[in-house]
Amino acid sequence: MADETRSDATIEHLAAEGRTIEPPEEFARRATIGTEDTYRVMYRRSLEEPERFWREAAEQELDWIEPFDTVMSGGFEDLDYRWFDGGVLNVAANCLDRHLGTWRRNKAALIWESDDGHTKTYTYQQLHYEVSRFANVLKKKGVEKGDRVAIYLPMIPELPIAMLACARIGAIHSVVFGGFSSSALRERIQDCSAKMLITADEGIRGGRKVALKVAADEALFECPSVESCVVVQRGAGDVDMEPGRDTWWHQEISAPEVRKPCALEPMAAEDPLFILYTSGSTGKPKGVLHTTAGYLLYSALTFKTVMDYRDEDVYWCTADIGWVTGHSYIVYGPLAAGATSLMFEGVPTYPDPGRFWAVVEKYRVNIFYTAPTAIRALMRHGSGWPQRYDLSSIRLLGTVGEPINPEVWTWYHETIGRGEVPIVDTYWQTETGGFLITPFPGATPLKPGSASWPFFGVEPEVVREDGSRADPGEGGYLTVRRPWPGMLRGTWGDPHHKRMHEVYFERFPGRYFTGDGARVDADGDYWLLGRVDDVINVSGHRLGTAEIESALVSHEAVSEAAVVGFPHEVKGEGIHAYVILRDGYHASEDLASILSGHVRKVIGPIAKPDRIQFAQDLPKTRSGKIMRRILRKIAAGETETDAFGDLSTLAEPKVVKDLIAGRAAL
Ligand code: 7RM
Repeated sequence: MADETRSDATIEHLAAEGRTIEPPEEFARRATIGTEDTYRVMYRRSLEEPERFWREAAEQELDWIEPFDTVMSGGFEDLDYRWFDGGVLNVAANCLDRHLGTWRRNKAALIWESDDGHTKTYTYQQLHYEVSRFANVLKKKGVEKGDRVAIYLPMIPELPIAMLACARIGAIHSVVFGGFSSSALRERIQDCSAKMLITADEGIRGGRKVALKVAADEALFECPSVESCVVVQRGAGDVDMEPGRDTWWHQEISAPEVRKPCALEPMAAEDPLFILYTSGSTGKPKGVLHTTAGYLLYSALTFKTVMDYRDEDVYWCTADIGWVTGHSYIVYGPLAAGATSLMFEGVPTYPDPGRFWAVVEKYRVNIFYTAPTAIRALMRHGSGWPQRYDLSSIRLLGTVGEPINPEVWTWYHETIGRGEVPIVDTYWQTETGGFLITPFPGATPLKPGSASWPFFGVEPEVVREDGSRADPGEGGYLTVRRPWPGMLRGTWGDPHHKRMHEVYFERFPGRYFTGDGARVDADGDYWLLGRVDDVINVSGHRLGTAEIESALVSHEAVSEAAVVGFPHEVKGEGIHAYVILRDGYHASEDLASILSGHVRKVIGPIAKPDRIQFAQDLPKTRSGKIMRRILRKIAAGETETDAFGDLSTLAEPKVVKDLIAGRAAL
């Protein structure tokens, strides 16, 4: 495979491969997918008779206004794959209204735990009321079916309420993570020409205020498409309000005329539901587009079967709704399944590193789903913190966002899972809508560090550079050979799928390429090996190195920049930036922190480089391509040029020695 830096992970994986942990008997007995055989039969059927499999699933899992005529059509040849054509439905109705005719009407749909430990609970009935009210506000503001609505909110209940309100009237939401800067927000609003912005005066995380409205104002200065801005008051409300544009959420929803029920917009199966921007290896973030029926079915079915949800469970996914994990597994999947979904405003270490476990104890959480980076951060504070709390309610654990190394998996299993609770290591992407490769907790013998098995209907194949299938045990590129209902339908602003084709389908014709490396072992279990493109994964957040480089180069002192990831104990990957200064600027610690601050301002705090290494030159091929492979090695601390692979194409061999010396001096 292209990148030799992953070999350490592979060695660790090989050691873990021999160890399997069987599903606990009691768990398997009650699970939907309770034996390996059940999985295999269902999986085989999902590939051999996909029409029948997905027809049954769609009829069973979703409420339709009009039934669909065709299950699936099109494919990877023309990229015009479609699911459930002819069908008419509404996502908000599936997440809310349909539960009102059942006992779940008074079940908690959403439990909110605030940063400082306050709580709010919404039953399905109450959530329905709030969504309906806000949907009326959207209409009153002139938002219509197909219009884009940008949402820039912290983790407060108004966030899922706004999303579902959009879904109710057929508007397309584009949630922008509250940790992004004003210019990142501006770029996203401009790309989809959003008609409206929903934001808050401020956010509060870990006791610290985040000035969202100030950032929004800065962004809106250059967003002529935005006609109105609704502002939730989370803090003291002490912000500028632009007359004619800005209004307060609480005032909008208290108008008498919005209290009447809001009619549902009947949506075609392939009508867009939302856009979510994600980083790729080149250029600006892409607006990944998901549509109505396929996405909802896939998020609901994966949630039910993999999270093994039972009606009495309290389920907690710690992600931020600004990322796809929050969309699919805090909001849409769980609510479609009638679950109780907990949402948390804060951070794992505030007021202390016991916070997660205090919340688990407080609500008797049964299913807990988080990211390896959070586990690693908490692991560092020792087992003492979890041991202070009663975690006996937990019956299932999950992880997502990046490969979890076997050692961290084992700590999670033993310390949080009492050495007996199954862990689902769910591999997926913004583009996939839901789990692609995952264990089924009642059926899969677990191997620490392996994401195990393909979900139903997913036909993965690990291939070599030339597209041929890799042998068992051989690392390669992870591709998928046919469409599944939850996958992206395109990217915003690319109606003829030109960019989509380039990004996902060109390298391996006829296949969707994930951008990840993987290996399948002799048992057929999948092991993810990390990105093989210029995307880095910082604390489970995807960042394109090109984006960070453009941010650096946009500073007057910088002439050229190259950014790579390096192994980081807590974040998974850290950001190492090589910077070449313009004439007249001199390397200094001050300048390094100014440049870091600049990246933070342009993209957001998550993109702030961990290290800035000033350099005279970068290793380039004779044709001028930066040899990132070498930069990654140097950032990782490698000093022996023998380990750098082929250096014969290097235009200026001396550069490497200088960079190694520069790295050592950091
Ligand atoms: C859900 C999400 C996607 C990228 C993906 C991988 C990495 C995610 C796992 C994982 C190994 C996992 N969406 N990734 N989950 N790698 N094991 N269980 O994270 O679009 O933001 O990122 O994240 O590299 O391509 S995402």
